Amino acid sequence: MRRCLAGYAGRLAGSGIPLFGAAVAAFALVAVVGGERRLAADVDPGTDPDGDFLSNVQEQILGTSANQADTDHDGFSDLEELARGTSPLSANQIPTSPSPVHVGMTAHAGANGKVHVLVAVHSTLANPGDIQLGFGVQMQRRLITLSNTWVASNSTSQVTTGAGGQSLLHLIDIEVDAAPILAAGQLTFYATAGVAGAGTVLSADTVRFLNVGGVLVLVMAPPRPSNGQQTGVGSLQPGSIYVPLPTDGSGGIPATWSSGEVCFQRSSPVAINGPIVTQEVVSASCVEGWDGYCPPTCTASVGSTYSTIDPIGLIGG
Ligand SMILES: [Ca+2]
Ligand SMILES: [Ca+2]
Repeated sequence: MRRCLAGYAGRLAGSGIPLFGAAVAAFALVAVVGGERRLAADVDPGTDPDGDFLSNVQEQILGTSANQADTDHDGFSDLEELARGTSPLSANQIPTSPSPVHVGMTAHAGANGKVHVLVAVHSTLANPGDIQLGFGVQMQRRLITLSNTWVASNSTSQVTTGAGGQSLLHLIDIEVDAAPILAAGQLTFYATAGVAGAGTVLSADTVRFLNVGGVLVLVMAPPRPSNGQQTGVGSLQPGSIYVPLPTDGSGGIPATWSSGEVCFQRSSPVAINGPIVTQEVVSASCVEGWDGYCPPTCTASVGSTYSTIDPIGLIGG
């Protein structure tokens, strides 16, 4: 099942940035199942009992079942729904787009100070080599392209078939160091997908990390039903969910953190420069009952600005 990225068409001319070189110290991985805090010895991030290519740690972040490849029983696996942009937690949402390629992203913490950025690709193209993928990061207001060569040398790739067996699902697992992301303060990874030779991006997605009070967090937005994390969100939507990721001991996950403890932040765009959107935080708070861990900069972030990528901008819309 595993294969490298060498077959992907459309090598980009971007730089292999040196950001993600050195390893950092080992750390105690913390994962959470149903609110119960477990240590690394209990949960192997590589374990995938339902065979959907999403590790148990990743499924916890997504809120999907670690033991059912199709959590919401709608005929589309959790991975396919990630790739095609529908909720793997709602049978009322099923993929319908006729686009020949779709890309979706997520992330989870790994071992030894690593973060895994996952890029899920769904394609109906008969030849996988016809898929054109692009990768990059955004820091501050800079977009830095990651070459396919760099991605291939820092990732593993798995391929399976999508619903109906007529389409392909790719999962590209890019491993990067958490330390430079923490040092950068915020960083967004993006991926784009299109048809080789067409020169048009048909699908794009981003995954965003923040350093919140020394804790690396994955920003998940917009909220969607999960394993209790978003229940009762109500008027707070749209917002961002901060999912703390365990990193190294220099700023690791708080001992009191448990699943569902989140900070919601609402922002408004104040400037747009191509796909880069500058946002101003207009409100931020921990939700009552979920505030056992509130990032110290959560409420203090009101009025601050940050820049991130609008996936629609990457497509050219
Ligand atoms: Ca799984
Ligand atoms: Ca499903």
